[in-house]
Amino acid sequence: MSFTLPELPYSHDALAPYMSRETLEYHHDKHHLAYVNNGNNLLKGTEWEGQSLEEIVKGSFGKNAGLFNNAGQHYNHLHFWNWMKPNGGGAIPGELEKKIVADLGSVEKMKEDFIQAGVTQFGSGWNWLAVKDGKIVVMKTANGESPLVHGATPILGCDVWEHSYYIDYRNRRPDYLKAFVENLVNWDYVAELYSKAV
Ligand code: MN3
Repeated sequence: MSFTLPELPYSHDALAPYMSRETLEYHHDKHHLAYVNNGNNLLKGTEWEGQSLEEIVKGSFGKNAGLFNNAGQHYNHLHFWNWMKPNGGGAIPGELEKKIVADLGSVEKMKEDFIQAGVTQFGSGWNWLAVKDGKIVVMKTANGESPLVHGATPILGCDVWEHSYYIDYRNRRPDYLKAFVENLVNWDYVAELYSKAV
């Protein structure tokens, strides 16, 4: 397979004021496109040509840094656009909410820990909710890594590379993370990934 840039599932204006048109024009139209184009070039002639994206990400980790970085970021961003929606945040579907309470204490604690993971990710990376050994856990990873290459299945991730928030929030990463959790998360998509992960 080769990588292709998906359309955003909403207009570039749809997430304002929490994520602006300008941010999405740079982040989706330029940054994600670069991962797609570089990934396609670096995939050519490798042993992973013809495999699924998840297989490419897992297979190239630790073996082919250039391909991994771009394929990993393509995988992360494919989901990232769907992890957000206009008027997001709000109620978490019942079964997922129960599991969050059971594994992480409460919805409030989950949000706190998720935000804290993003705040404390040093440099570029992502913070996550993932399913590991049947439990929902909070994780953080550097650069293009994800829970996929650490034995877990991601169900929610927030991009804390500066290109994701610097136009709208400058250096205020905690404010960006809070807005992501309270106003942008598409919990229906998180629940869909959760149901496939267990
Ligand atoms: Mn990004």
